[in-house]
Amino acid sequence: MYITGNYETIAFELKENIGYLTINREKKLNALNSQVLSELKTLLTHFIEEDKGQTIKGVIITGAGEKAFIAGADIAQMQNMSVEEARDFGALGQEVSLLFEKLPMPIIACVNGFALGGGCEMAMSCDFIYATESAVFGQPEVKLGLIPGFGGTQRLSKIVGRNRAKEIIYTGRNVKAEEALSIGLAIKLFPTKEEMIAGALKTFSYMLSNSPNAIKISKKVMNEGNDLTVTQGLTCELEQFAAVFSSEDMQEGTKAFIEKRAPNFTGN
Ligand code: DAK
Repeated sequence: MYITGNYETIAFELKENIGYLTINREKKLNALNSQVLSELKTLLTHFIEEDKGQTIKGVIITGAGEKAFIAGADIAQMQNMSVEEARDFGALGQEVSLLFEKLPMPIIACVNGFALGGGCEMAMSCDFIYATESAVFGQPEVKLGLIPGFGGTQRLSKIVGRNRAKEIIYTGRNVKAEEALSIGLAIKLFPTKEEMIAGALKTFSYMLSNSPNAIKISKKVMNEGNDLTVTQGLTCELEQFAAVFSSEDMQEGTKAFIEKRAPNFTGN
């Protein structure tokens, strides 16, 4: 049921084991209100707790239409929030951003048009970002008297370096696609949205021949390690490296190499 979806503000479709997740408020440039965030929470929780990567091997997230990926958190909704409501809203957005990181399958943010504020933050929670040549990133919250509230103060620094992140956040300026590429915020640019989706599918085609379990564990160790010192991260890596030896995929991958054949991974 979740595949066709009973959602109003997002859409999800599964084709050949790849999930296409679309933020679907085109008239409001896909701005994130509480309903979008709640629907995302429900869907992502399902991927983590029910699907567990068994049918959905990878996810592509885009914004509906050509103009925006996500133009930010919904300013109209935020305008009348009390401090308590703002805390709940921020907590929900942060929770959703963490769910992207916890997905057992890789997720590529395909950014078309504007990825501002909460939109840039959601994209940064994905495994990596592809963008169209006309994409525009930014954290313009200070122009509204706000600060980034869905992880931007933390994740942007980790991706582009703290001082560059400060310059982007303090000025609230637009970061065009070419610059986003040069600072590692986006990792590949495409002329059109269609070519970008095709590029993401090509990347998934390489990933899908590899062990889903090994990708899942790599993602977990890399995301968890991001919050740790290198020494703590190495401990985490060592534990998971050892645990992988009890997986079917490791047995199959190494056996296939010895037998000079392609592996047949199950993801277990
Ligand atoms: N929120 C609500 N509506 C938005 C929106 C947004 N972020 N962005 C665009 N829209 C709506 C417009 O109001 C307009 O609606 P109608 O007037 O047609 O009803 C429609 O989308 C089309 O937008 P425009 O007419 O403005 O389109 P343009 O091509 O002229 O301009 C634009 C495109 C992207 C340059 C412009 O729409 C714009 O500047 N949008 C706002 C961008 C922005 O400032 N984004 C950052 C939002 S702040 C926190 C939690 C979260 C956050 C902070 C704190 N805590 C709880 C602590 C996050 C904050 C943000 O993301």
